Amino acid sequence: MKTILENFRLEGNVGEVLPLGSGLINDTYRVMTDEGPNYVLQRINHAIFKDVELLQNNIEAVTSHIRAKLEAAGEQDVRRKVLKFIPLKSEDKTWWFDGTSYWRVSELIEDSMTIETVNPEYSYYAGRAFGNFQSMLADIPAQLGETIPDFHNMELRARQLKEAMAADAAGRASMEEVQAIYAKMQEYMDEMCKAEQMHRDGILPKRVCHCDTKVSNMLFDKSGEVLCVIDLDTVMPSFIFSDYGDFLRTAANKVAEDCPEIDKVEFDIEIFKAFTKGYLESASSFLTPVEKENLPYAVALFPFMQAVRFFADYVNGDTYYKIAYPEHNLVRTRNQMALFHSVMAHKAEMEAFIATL
Ligand code: GN1
Ligand code: MG
Repeated sequence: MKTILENFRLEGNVGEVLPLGSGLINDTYRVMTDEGPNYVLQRINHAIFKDVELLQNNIEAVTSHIRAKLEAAGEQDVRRKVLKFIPLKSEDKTWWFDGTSYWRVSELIEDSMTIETVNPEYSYYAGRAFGNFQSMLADIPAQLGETIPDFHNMELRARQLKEAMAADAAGRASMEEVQAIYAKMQEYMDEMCKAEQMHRDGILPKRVCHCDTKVSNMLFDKSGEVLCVIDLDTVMPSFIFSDYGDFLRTAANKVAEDCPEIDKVEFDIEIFKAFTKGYLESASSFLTPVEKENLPYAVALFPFMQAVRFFADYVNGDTYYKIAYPEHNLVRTRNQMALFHSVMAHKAEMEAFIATL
């Protein structure tokens, strides 16, 4: 890794390089230096992100747009409020191809932490931060590409699952439980695909979104305030439901997304209320009535979509998500379906709360 790091314009001499974070896609390392700032080195999962140039162009457009906004607003701590990617020594681009893998380096944001669970206060800050993130990007001049085309398109995810079941690459499709889960999912499929229909009808726009707003993709400072949003690979045009719904999928589940004790999975309405309040405070300047009305749908959509994705990966023989044991994706599927049902049971309560804001 030190040889790889030599290609980047780093300050100071590289010392220790240690694994960092809990991502399911890329490999991430913390790079310590003697005099310069510390860094984060990442191997980009090229099997998933096929166009690394487009990906890094998106990220640079987004981070420089946000940096300019923060500077214009007189922000003092810009270095900790937006990621900064390091160019190569040989040219200005921010990624290195070593013949096999793609690598990139950003500055490590000091005195920050990621968390896996939030209390209502953190949830409120997070809501404000994601609303802010979206509103800062509302006027980005660059046309961003889709780093994974149709990433949060539920119709596509439904099709992929259907194809996985038909191909049955891992010999799992005929298992009794797999059949039962598949049948259950079909009951909700049309309802969950309604965003795509609203988009075709011209009543639901796409905006620049983060598209992977799980709790662990945010940096908090010691007092619980959000510093910035990380893991920007999936920043692309999508429905605002993506960021709103995916945060609650992780933050408002009383247990982790892969907790095998399904009876402990429960949608936490207090986390929902705090997040929604924060989000609407910073996002209401640009949200349309259709977007706002459908926030409860978004809360249900994301556990459902995630269940479909984990489940398709299980049926395919675990080719996408990192797993720690053979049933991991099935356990994740059960967990996300349980969360989905818990969310659905709170639909009226969510609607009533949003109406008060
Ligand atoms: C992946 O990269 P990571 O681990 O933050 C995935 C998300 C899923 C999430 C589930 C590019 O996110 O879409 O919601 O796992 N990212 C990609 O934990 O597929
Ligand atoms: Mg991540």
